[in-house]
Amino acid sequence: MNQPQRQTVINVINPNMTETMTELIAKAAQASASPATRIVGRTARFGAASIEGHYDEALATIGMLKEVAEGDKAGADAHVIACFGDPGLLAARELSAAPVLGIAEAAMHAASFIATRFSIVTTLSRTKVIAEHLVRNYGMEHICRKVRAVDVAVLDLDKPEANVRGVLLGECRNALSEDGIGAIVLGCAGMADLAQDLSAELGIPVIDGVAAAVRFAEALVGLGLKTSKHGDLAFPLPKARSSL
Ligand code: 5HY
Repeated sequence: MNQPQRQTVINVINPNMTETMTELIAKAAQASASPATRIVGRTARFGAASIEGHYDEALATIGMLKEVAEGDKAGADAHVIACFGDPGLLAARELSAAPVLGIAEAAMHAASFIATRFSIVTTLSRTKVIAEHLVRNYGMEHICRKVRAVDVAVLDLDKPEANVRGVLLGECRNALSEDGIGAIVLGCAGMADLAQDLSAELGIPVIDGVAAAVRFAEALVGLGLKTSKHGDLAFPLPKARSSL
């Protein structure tokens, strides 16, 4: 007789401190997850209301790591860092034995499986360099053609007057006509609810990193894979530290 499938618990962390954005992210994560997966959405309690630069990322990393620790205590099977800068990804992999995925890394790998070239469309022009650094660090320079921005602030994404769907469609169309790409990666967790609609409108795959990261996390858990504790991702060395 088939054993009842054990529920997989995925800790989806919004590293910024805006609860409404966590709700949007958690809804998108649950929509992507398989029925046997439970999504636990967590909001950073230290950091910044939104992450739009190097300073915000540095602050947010502390708040994010605290939510990784809380998720581990609650028995999470995997963690997703739901911010396109993947802030503190390797630190989180040191801290936890569970698989930890960043939405940028997950989205770029998903794009690499279905297209030979993709472009990224993110929020502010000043944060494009963060995505460009990730493209290089993840070895994606040969297939990521361009990082584009719509210059809408993260916390304006849900404001009707920002016309986010319209400006995103326009920039995605520019990418389609100029970049020679087969897919688009959305460069902000706050765009998670737009991917399917944009993909239907544009006729190409538009990838949301939240959905990709959740499915990849399920796959790793299903494979019985955990973050290696041999080498640089071993648990942090014991020493005096400020408490998370
Ligand atoms: C994010 N900032 O996904 C990033 C991405 C961005 O608060 N959540 C944020 O738009 O720079």
